Amino acid sequence: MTLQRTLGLLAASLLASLPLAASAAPLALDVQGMIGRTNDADHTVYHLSEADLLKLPVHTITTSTTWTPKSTFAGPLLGDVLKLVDARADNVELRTIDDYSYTVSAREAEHYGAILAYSRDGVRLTVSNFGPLFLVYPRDAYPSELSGSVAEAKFVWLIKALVVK
Ligand SMILES: Nc1nc2c(c(=O)[nH]1)N[C@H]1C(S)=C(S)[C@@H](COP(=O)(O)O)O[C@H]1N2
Ligand SMILES: [Mo]
Repeated sequence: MTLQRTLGLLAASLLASLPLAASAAPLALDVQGMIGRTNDADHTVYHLSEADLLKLPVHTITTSTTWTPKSTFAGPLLGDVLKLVDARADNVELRTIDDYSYTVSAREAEHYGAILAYSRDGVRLTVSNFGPLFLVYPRDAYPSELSGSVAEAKFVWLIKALVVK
């Protein structure tokens, strides 16, 4: 192999690895706890693949957040994911890749139409950019209710799993 070809291959493989590194966590979600529907061998978890998540009706929320300027987030309603798994309790613990965990009320999320956003302004969220899933509430529509440190804790990013309890 010529040196030129070797360098070319090396450059190609480096380039190919870049988008992978930027979105290393796949778009996927595990739901467990008090749910009536499961799809794993042990009947404990409902695993949603990227295809499952993209199949759900897409809802958008255009809002600024403490961390992002006004932009349009898109993804399924948290409520639709909970319906899919037949969730049987109101508390939903969100678990993240960075081991943050926060429990939100399904009823409250439904009230605000909170979404599990997988894109912002048409661009898929990556782990370095709030992805793979970011629970977004319409803050600009409810500025007094959805601002401040208590509300901010609900805007959970890097979500990998939900536990219904
Ligand atoms: N994945 C993830 N989401 C998160 C957090 C976190 O540590 N990890 N912190 C939460 C909390 S408690 C608050 S107040 C806000 C603000 O976090 P920040 O102070 O790191 O900006 O993000 C929320 N979402
Ligand atoms: Mo917080």
